[in-house]
Amino acid sequence: MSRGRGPLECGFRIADCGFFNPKSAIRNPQWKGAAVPLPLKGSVLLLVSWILVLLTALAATLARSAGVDFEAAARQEGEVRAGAIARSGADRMIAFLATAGPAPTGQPAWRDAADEFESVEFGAGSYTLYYVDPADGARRYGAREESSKLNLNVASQGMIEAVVDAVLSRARTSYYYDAVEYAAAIVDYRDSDSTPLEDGAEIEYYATLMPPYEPKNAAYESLAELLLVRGIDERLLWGEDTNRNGRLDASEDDGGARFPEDDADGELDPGLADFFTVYSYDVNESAAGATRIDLNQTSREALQEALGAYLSSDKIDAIDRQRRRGGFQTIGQLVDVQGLGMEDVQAVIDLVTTSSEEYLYGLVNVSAAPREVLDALPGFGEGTVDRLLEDRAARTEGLDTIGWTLEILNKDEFRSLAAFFTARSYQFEIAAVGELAHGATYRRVRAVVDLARLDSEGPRFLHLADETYLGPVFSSAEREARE
Ligand SMILES: [Ca+2]
Ligand SMILES: [Ca+2]
Ligand SMILES: [Ca+2]
Ligand SMILES: [Ca+2]
Repeated sequence: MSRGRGPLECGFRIADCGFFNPKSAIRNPQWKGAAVPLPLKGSVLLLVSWILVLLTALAATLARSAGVDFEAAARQEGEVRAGAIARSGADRMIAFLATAGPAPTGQPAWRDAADEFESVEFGAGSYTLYYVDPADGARRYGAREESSKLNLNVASQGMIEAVVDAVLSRARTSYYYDAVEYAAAIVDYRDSDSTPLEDGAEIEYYATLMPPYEPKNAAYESLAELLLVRGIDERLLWGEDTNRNGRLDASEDDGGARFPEDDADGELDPGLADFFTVYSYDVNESAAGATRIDLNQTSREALQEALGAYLSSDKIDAIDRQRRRGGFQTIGQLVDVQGLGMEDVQAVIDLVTTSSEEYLYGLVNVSAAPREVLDALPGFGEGTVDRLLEDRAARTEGLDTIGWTLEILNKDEFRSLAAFFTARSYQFEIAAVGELAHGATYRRVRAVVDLARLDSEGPRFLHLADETYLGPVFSSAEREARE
């Protein structure tokens, strides 16, 4: 068999088929004439190389995909941890609130305590509990009382209108409807009838929408339902804090340059959600947890037993006479009982009631409510709310009953307003963020928890939502400042 020099002379040896590389043969003389000559070895190597290349490519692809899977799994695990930290922060606040009780005598620690609730180290990260204080638009670290807001299901049309007006006047944005029209539509949406109030909206309006829908004609169960009411959009509902992180972010203060549209005035303009609630209710018992005495459904003996430690027999007689003469429309009428001084009314105001109900819905916590909510209540004289807020801020005790307001309000004001007042908070809004180190991985939750039935049912969640989709709570500048 001749050494092939071309394809046509190709024998069974691949070396004969023109793949022969004489240079290799010369460099490896010992392989000359071997059964499997060098050129074949070269070809096998080439093949192996290709296989190696392919395998390497395959391995790299697999590794990359495994890496992505690993990263995704790690990220998911991180988010689960961050979520657990956020929920733990909320639980920590619930325990704090349950211990503090519904009516602290001084300024409650749950409302603003950065050292307790900001960036609290927990497990693999930290949690922060926050809300925006409508008084100054600043972020506070703690939880907010639902009773500091106006209950949408209980408030009158006039009270709702006052709050909407306060929000609209600060927004400096033109809305199609005014406060009168919004308030009428809000009430029409909840009232059971289908007859529109003046400037209101019932089925005739909602039927013209695309797609059409019916007004609820029943109580609101969440604030988000307000978005279904004529003309109310997210801006009006949530205010300028679009990402609900409790502060005015750069994008929320640059006009239309970035979402959202804002008025670029350097102030965090609140929304309806800052002042309205659907969750507030009070337990009709004294701060000490005793059943209150119903001024209209009682006897001289029972009055003596309940109030004898605080009032003289003459004064209890006077209350009893008023009871038999026509009774009490509200506890505020105690100021009209002959012989009862301010300090007497202060001493017993928390021990009495004119309602046989176990729970009282929608009372406003006069020890906690912001100006906009107090202004919405009927009966304050000129300047009284200012004095009330000023006095309240300076108080270190006595805030656990509504009695302290007697030092600011005159008799007429107290008589009109006492029926709207409480000094308690049983339901709280808790916004929590759990973060792993550096804050790149985080989860946010918002809850409304009800502690009114703590003894029998424990804490109850009236609302619980994941708000992670709204983005981080802390800006990168804030994160750097904390490190
Ligand atoms: Ca209606
Ligand atoms: Ca914000
Ligand atoms: Ca903007
Ligand atoms: Ca603004």
